[in-house]
Amino acid sequence: MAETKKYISDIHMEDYTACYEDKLVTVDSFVFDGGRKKESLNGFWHYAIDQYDTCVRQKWYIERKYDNRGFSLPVDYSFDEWPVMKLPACWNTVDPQFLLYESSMVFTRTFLYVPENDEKVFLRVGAANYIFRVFLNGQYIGMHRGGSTPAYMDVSEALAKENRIIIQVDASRRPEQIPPENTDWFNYGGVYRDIELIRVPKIYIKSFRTELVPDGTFKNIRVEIKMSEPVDTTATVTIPELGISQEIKVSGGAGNIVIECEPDLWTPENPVLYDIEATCLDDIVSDRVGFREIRVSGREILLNGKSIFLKGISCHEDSVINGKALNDEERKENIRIAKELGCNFMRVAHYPHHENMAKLADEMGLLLWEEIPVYWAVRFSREGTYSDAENQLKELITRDYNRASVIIWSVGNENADSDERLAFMKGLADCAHTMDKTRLVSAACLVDGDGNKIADRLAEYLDIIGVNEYCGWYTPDFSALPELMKNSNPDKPVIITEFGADALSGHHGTISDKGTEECQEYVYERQTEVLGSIDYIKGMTPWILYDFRCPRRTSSIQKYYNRKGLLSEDKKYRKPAFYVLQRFYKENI
Ligand code: GCB
Repeated sequence: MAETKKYISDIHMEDYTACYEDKLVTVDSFVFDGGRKKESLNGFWHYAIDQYDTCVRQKWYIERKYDNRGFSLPVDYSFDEWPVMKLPACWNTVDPQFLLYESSMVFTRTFLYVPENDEKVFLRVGAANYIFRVFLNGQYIGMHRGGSTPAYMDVSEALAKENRIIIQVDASRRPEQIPPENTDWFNYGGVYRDIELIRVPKIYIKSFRTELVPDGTFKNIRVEIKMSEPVDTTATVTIPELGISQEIKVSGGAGNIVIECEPDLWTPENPVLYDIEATCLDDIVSDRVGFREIRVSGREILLNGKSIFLKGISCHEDSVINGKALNDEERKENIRIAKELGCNFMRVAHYPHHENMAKLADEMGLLLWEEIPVYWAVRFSREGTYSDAENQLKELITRDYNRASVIIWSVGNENADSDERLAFMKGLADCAHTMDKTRLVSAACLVDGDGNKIADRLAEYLDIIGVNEYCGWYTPDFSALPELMKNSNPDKPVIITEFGADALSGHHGTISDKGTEECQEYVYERQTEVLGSIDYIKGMTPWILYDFRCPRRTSSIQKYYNRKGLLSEDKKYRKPAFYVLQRFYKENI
């Protein structure tokens, strides 16, 4: 219905969100932010639960307090009297009364800005789940879709010396979203990653990528720069430790160069990183990067030309205390535990984790599988759903392009085969291949239940086939596993992206008693015994490092946690299956 002039018109508007769509920000507004000075807007924000989206219906950001004749109007908010919450945070873990809240919250604060000459300023929100809208000093700035990737918004024109910012976050699960409404993890809400201002010159470096050219020589580094404007100029790139200082010709705003050199190659055992810097016009950016080559040959996965078995474990971004808003100590702990387990690889499931995960993996030496939440029953034939998924994929690839640790982009998990699904997932696989020629593309596929074999039409478009199989758990008869292996004859490497079993820490019984440590231990023994002897299995990421919150899991053993962790949810207790996998990784493979 058209908006009327009446003050109460908002209560009659059906499609009250439509007017915000024209400022949807996507990967196109990304700014390369490595090495840039950032001003944090983290800290205490006033907040209100806004279950009926009144903020966006009534356009609170306008702060209309008087009518045209100067009479004061009633308002439904009082920004500075609202309680405060320290952001970034998942509201669910901040206060027990918000644990199961899944709708909108409004956050606001004020801040000062001291302008510098000739600059542009971007607001970067590391992640907010799922839709968020930003308002600054009475103006609507933009919105973002997708709960795990960053958004960059140009706030240059709206900034003043004293500023009021409002962020409205809507964590509602919806069937058309990525992920859709039904997942096997907790739907944390909030602005749960950093909120920052980034100052850049008027013409700035928008994209800065570097990679080892995957030509098998291990000697060629490619550097690419894209500017925010179609300028013709020269950029300089330096890697002091390699004695490199080279000019790059930039024409029409873009330039790249291949530099011959001999970098020490990055591996999980020897995670060598180099400082790299680029300058162009008035702008300067930097990063700390590793150089490695990953490729597939037949049924082999080759890291720097050598065959590798990916000794992995899956991991959610979940913490009892902080929800998805993990801190770096928690991330480091996860990597440390994985390494103790004997891992060289981690599947960071099922959505993009914080960018520091890949930065820490670069530093600490762990290969990563990164994924977008194209999970279970996605509405594959809906156009808007595809563009949302593709944008999340592009945002993830753009964000982590320079991370040596990331070797695989996964375009989804366990999506039932259909023509619509095939078209959707093929589109994503093609997109990943087009954007990135230096990594492998995969997806966690289902076993073909009819023939009990690895056969998914999507496999044709993947470099590695990921397979989730739960022999000994959802498929109770273990003999299904050797049969599955025998029935399959893939023409590319396979990673078993999931197997596992629930076990409540300290709960005991026989190997047939589901939910006991003994049952889980037995599943790990049988699984590793079979999988370790199959030549086309080139890696595995059992499900999962530690127990994680999950609303679907209501049994007396689960208590709203998925108990397939090798560790308890607080990571203090290691279940016996941990040691089975550790032995397998350290002694048998
Ligand atoms: C799966 C899903 C994963 C679940 C797991 C389970 O296949 O990919 O998200 O958590 O099974 O525990 O059932």
